[in-house]
Amino acid sequence: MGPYARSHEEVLALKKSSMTVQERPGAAYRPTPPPAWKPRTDPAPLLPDPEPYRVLGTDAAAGADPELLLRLYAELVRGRRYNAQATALTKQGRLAVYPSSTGQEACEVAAALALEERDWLFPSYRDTLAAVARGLDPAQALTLLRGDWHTGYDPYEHRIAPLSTPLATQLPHAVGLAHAARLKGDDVVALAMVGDGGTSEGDFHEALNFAAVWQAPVVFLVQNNGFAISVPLSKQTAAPSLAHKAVGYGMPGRLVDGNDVAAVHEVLGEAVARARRGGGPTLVEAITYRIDAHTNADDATRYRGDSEVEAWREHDPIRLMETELTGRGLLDEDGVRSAAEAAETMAAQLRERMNADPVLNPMDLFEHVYAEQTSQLREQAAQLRAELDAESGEGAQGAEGDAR
Ligand SMILES: Cc1ncc(C[n+]2csc(CCOP(=O)(O)OP(=O)(O)O)c2C)c(N)n1
Ligand SMILES: [Mg+2]
Repeated sequence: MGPYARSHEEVLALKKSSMTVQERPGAAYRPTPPPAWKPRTDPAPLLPDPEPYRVLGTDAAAGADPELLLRLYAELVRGRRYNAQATALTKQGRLAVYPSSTGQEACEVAAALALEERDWLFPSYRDTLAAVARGLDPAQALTLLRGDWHTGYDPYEHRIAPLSTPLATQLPHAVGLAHAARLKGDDVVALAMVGDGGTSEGDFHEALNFAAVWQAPVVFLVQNNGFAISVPLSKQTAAPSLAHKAVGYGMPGRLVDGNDVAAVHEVLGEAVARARRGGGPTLVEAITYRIDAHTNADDATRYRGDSEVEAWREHDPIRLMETELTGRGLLDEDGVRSAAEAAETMAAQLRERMNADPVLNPMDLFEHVYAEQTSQLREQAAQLRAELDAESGEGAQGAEGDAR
């Protein structure tokens, strides 16, 4: 036997000593109890109420400030007219596309008015109206939708991030801004808007998780308008509600009637105040409905029936407000007329401004993306250049060009 060899007895003895407690003959198995487990935070206060919160037509309306209600009403009427005008502009070829928020004006207006001037709004492509209600020039707000590469306004001046077309990407941006503001000691809250479809994006998850872990002063407003283009909510999620998703991240979820402007304003106002005093983020789900098609490029009759749309028209945000205000003697025919006239003046000015042809160079699309263009972008730019040259050549050659 060499120096490293062990006798059979030695090997058995070694094996016995390295046996686990279960294997050792005769030893009782006593598992060590794990440390006591309990939820890290009590989930109960985070859960949304099962009924969406309402103010208009309930006892809660008595406590609402009449001046605020009238202001919200005027903005709703102006917003509805803005949606109609912008949609008409798409038909006249003045706008490439317009995602209308008709039926959702209460969310748009309430989001804008729940913020202070120093706060930031992070809108999606459907939220032009929120930007306008926050004070952005109505024509400037449509710049991007005319096909310009630029968003049309200075985000820093208005504290409104560019209207985001990629779904949910505005959410981590909002969290980043809010977290940075907190680190700098700025008293700033960010309110980010997203659709029901956007809640299935990875960016939604990352934003909410980061916001809750870092207690960032941010408010997430999900406008659940029933659809993501043609995809109904039932195919979007199996969650009890979108507001319930908040609990998994460790923030409160609130459900609100998204067509009740006073309710949305109150709920968002509370969430903003909470974020400002260091209480962290809130997820608000506003139940509403997209009355128009997804955009002017969509035919909604292919995936939903008229009766559904008609049922939602009965629960119209402007009608709810008018019923409340007239019932309390705060609004009469003159008041209704003057709100409509103010909206008409805004629409006339918008039409006039949009009648001027914008001076756009499609090649600008490739500027300002990277400091140094990638090879793919250079290729695409060359392709577009060739197409534009061919088009202008065709124009000059007329019928001869077409004949070939
Ligand atoms: C990252 C990304 N994926 C897909 C799209 C295409 N898209 C544009 S709008 C839309 C539906 C979004 O629905 P929702 O979030 O409910 O917003 P809504 O249009 O109803 O306001 C989709 C899938 C996109 N813009 N961005
Ligand atoms: Mg939607």
